[in-house]
Amino acid sequence: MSELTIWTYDWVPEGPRGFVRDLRLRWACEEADLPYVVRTVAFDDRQTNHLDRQPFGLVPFLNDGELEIFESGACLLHLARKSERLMPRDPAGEAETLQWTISALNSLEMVTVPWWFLNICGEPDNQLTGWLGQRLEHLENVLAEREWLAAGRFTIADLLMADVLRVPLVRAFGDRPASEAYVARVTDRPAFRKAHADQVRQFEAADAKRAEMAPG
Ligand SMILES: N[C@@H](CCC(=O)N[C@@H](CS)C(=O)NCC(=O)O)C(=O)O
Repeated sequence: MSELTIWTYDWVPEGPRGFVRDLRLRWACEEADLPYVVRTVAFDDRQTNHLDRQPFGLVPFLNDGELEIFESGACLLHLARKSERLMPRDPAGEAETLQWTISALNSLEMVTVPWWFLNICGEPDNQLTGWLGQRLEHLENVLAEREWLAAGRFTIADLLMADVLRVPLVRAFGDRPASEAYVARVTDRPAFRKAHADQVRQFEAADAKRAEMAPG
C-alpha cells in the first residue's frame, strides 16, 4: 500500500486547535486503520507558500504515494475507496453515503461557516441566521429518526456531518436534542478522540519551537 501523507500547518493559534480540517483525514485513517504520516507547511505566509499544492492556500491536502489531492471532502472520498469501513460497497449504501457527504459540505457547511464568521465578527443576529436555523431544523428531524445518516452504520458522511455540527457556536444554536446526541455519539468514537488529541498535541508542541524562533 502506498504511503499516505496528511498535510496541515506547522502551527495555528489556540482558537482553531482541534478544528483544523486535517483532523477529518486523520480521523478517517484512524477509523479505517490506514497508516499515515502528518507533514506540515508554514502557517506564516500560508496564503502563498503552498499554492502549488492547495490553490487557495488552505489545508488540508493529501499525498497517496505519487498522487496529490486537496479539499477535505475529496480527500475523504479518496480514503473511502480504500476501506469499506468508511463507505459501504453496495450501490444503495454508497449512494446514500455520497449524498449525505456532499450535503454536509454543500447544504450545511456552506451556511454554517459564513454564519459563524459573521457571528465572531460581532453580528450574532445576521442575515444568515434564519437560513441556518432552517437547515439545522431539517437535519434535526432526520436525526430524530435514525442513528446514522447513511446505510444504517457509521460512514464518512457521519464523520463530515459531525465535524460540521461540532463547532461550538453551531452546536449551541437552538435546542436540537437529536443533533446534540448525534454529535456526542459520533465524536465519542475512539478514532475521533485519537485524531483530535494528536492534532492538539502537535500544535501545542509547535508553541515551544515558535517561541524559540521569535525575535528577542
Ligand atoms: N473547503 C476546504 C476548506 C479548507 C479550510 O478552510 N482550511 C482552513 C483550516 S481548517 C485553512 O486552511 N484556513 C487558513 C486560512 O483561511 O488562512 C476543505 O474542506 O479542505
